[in-house]
Amino acid sequence: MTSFEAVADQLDHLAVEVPSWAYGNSGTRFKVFGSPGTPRTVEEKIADAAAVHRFTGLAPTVALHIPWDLVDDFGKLKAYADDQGVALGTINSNTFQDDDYKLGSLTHADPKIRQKAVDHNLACIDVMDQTGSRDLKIWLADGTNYPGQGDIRARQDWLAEGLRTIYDRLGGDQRMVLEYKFFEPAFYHTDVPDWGTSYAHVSALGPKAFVCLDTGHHAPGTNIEFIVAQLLRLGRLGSFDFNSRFYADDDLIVGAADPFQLFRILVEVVRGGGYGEGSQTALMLDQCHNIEKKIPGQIRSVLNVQEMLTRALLLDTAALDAARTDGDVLLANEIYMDAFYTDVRRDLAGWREQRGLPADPMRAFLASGYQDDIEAARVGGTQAGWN
Ligand code: PSV
Ligand code: MN
Ligand code: MN
Repeated sequence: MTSFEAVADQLDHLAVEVPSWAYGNSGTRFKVFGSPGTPRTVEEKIADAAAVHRFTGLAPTVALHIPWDLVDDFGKLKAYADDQGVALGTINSNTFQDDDYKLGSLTHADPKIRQKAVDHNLACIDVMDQTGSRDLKIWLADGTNYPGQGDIRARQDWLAEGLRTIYDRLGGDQRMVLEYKFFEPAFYHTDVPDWGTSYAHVSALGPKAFVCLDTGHHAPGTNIEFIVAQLLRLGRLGSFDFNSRFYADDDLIVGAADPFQLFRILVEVVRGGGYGEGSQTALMLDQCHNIEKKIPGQIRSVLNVQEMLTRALLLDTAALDAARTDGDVLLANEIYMDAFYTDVRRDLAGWREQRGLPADPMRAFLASGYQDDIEAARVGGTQAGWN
């Protein structure tokens, strides 16, 4: 098997974008539990994200959700983030909370509502101009609950028109990523339910449009690593929203429910050029910490990605190729599983120390007093919204 030393330098490329909303209070449709120390402002969310980066070295950018994270001066927010040691990342356009969007946004039958949704996305690109963000991420809650409710064909045409207007406004270095989700909040049909629909739209738009794959947005049993392989092959895997799930869009800590699935996904990411210099694929988290503390939850998440990425890099691809060529089914599987079962935690602790990071970021954070300080200082945190 490949040695840890042989892959150590490749680990320097790992950057996991964290979502601002992971630091706010969240919950289910039944209850949002408030937690002490929850950020009251966007700046406090960024400060918490910066703490995750300080202790792990893995999370240099923070994604924002507009209007959840609306501020008067995004230039000032960018400067604040710089001071904290992080950068502002993906801008998520939210067209799912206004009453106007009850029956859809970019796919609404009323052209005025469609225009409103387009305008919101254009405003998000204005924000990107100020924050220096590269990616506009579009996820639509659009869909219908009852057969006959909407013209599912016309809605695709309206969607294509709206996306075209938004795409044409992107600056030279900016990109659009279109996220799919098979159900929820709509239960009969969803307008961007799967990677194929997202791919059809982004490939019609042009080279700056990509698919965003949220790991929680598939039917149970879906082979997500196959989708990863296919989208990388097509050059359209723009980003991941990482999280894990047992049942639906659970938004639990990535790698918590099924570490093996995360490994399989990352093997295909590495195999398909989705990791490392020149890669077009952004690795992001899209999670909520409903019952656990939020900063430790984010630390656990980025460490899980680092551990599974390391195991994926350890895969002996030369031996695997040979076994495949020989048609040796069991040997190929054994080589694959050897990489998965390798415990890399001790090696990663040494790797961190060599780079001036704490060997155990979780324990170092808990001992730092940061959590106590924010719990004492902040009262009345804001709700992040639901996923
Ligand atoms: C929708 O379920 C989603 O995954 C999208 O990425 C949203 O931006 C995010 O959750 C927050 O609601
Ligand atoms: Mn998502
Ligand atoms: Mn989701």
